[in-house]
Amino acid sequence: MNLEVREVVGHLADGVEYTFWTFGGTVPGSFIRIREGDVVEFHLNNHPSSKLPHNIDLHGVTGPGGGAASTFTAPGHSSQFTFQALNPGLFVYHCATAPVPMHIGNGMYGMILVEPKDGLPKVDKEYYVMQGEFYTTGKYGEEGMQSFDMAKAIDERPPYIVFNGAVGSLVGDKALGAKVGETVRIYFGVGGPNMTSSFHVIGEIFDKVYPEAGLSLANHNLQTTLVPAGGACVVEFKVDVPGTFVLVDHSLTRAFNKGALGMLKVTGAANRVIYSGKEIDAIYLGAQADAGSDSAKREAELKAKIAAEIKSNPAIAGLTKEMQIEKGKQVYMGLCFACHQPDGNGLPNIFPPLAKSDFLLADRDRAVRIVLKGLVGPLTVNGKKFDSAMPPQEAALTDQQVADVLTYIFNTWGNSGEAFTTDQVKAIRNQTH
Ligand code: HEC
Ligand SMILES: [Cu+2]
Repeated sequence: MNLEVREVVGHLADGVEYTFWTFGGTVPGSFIRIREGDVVEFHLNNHPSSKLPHNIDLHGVTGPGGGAASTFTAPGHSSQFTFQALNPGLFVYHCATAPVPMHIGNGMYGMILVEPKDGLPKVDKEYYVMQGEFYTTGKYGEEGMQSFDMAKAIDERPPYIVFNGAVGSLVGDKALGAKVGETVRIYFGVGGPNMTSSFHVIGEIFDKVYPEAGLSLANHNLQTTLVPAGGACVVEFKVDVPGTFVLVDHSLTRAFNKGALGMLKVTGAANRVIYSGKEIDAIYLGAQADAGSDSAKREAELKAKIAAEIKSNPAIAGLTKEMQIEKGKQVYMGLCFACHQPDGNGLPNIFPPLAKSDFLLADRDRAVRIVLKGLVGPLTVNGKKFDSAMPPQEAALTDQQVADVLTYIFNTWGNSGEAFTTDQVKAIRNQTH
């Protein structure tokens, strides 16, 4: 077995860069698959471009440090040791170089599957998913290059909790897939370094779970399975109906506010006996995420266009606004749509409309204040009375995100208005009342 350690710059989220430390160039690291009883000659190669030494602790190895002591490897060096796989199971591996939580927190984890002597039962689709947290200096969504924040790690307050190393790594055209009637097996692990996972697939029931990934004992018909940090599980289920099934950590702010959300898209014929009616999940999540990822694509196109424009023509104001609208749409589809609805029409008597709202369009500063500080008490929008509460968003959103989402709602559903600036938002954020 040859495994190469590489320190690589990649995307943690849209517009957010991070220097990942990896086993094999990806987070999680390369999936290693062997059989019980195999004797493995293991080579850990640390790429010459690395800045630090690294090693590997494989939980499937019987021996001091799971191999860590034998594999401490400086940049541009290679270490070798040999082990025999005594126990079947799905095991996490990770770097164990000090400070260990930092090496894991930068992405140094993966899994090794030791199949039982006779192998695992056959399934149609197998997938590899790992959850891990990222302790960035910036808030969730703050753009630019981010680095590891040790204080946040010690306090266990990660801005990001994600599947497979990035927000959106398993959505849109990167979603997992299966056809109606197929059996799906997910090898699910938690790299951590700290958080456990309440792993759940919305709209599915796990026919079989190998709890904590011991492959000799299966549990049946489970909804959510708890996976420890540095641990794993294997889940299996048959997909019976088409649709989008959403993978989450059921500690749900992690899924909706920190990134621990993926998708399994199942195609094929509907079975109206098993499931009939409108697909609520697809509407409240799937369609929004698709809209979000479409809009991310459009944003990339616009960025390229702007770069081209800057070269030939300084008049780029129009494009900048268009880009703010696309970014704002992503904020809206992540945060506001649940109440104000994707079409901006709100819900009668509960959530006021933003589409053609006379109240919204009358006062731009007031709109900024409402998004930042929330709104409580009676108001009238387009002749209809509302008396409810909107939660303040100032802790969740940067000035740029507030400016973008307002630019979006002021230029969608028949509304029109100028772009909002971060200066405008900053001034109102700093007001005490
Ligand atoms: C949890 C539900 C909820 C969320 C999420 C939410 N709002 Fe609201 N919003 C409300 C409610 C309820 C009101 C009316 C409050 C009242 O009755 O005093 C409101 C009022 C408003 C208003 C003024 C009324 C109007 O129709 O013009 C604006 C503007 C607004 N929200 C924008 C946003 C934006 C932008 C977001 C996302 C960043 C957002 N809201 C997220 C529930 C929500
Ligand atoms: Cu390391």
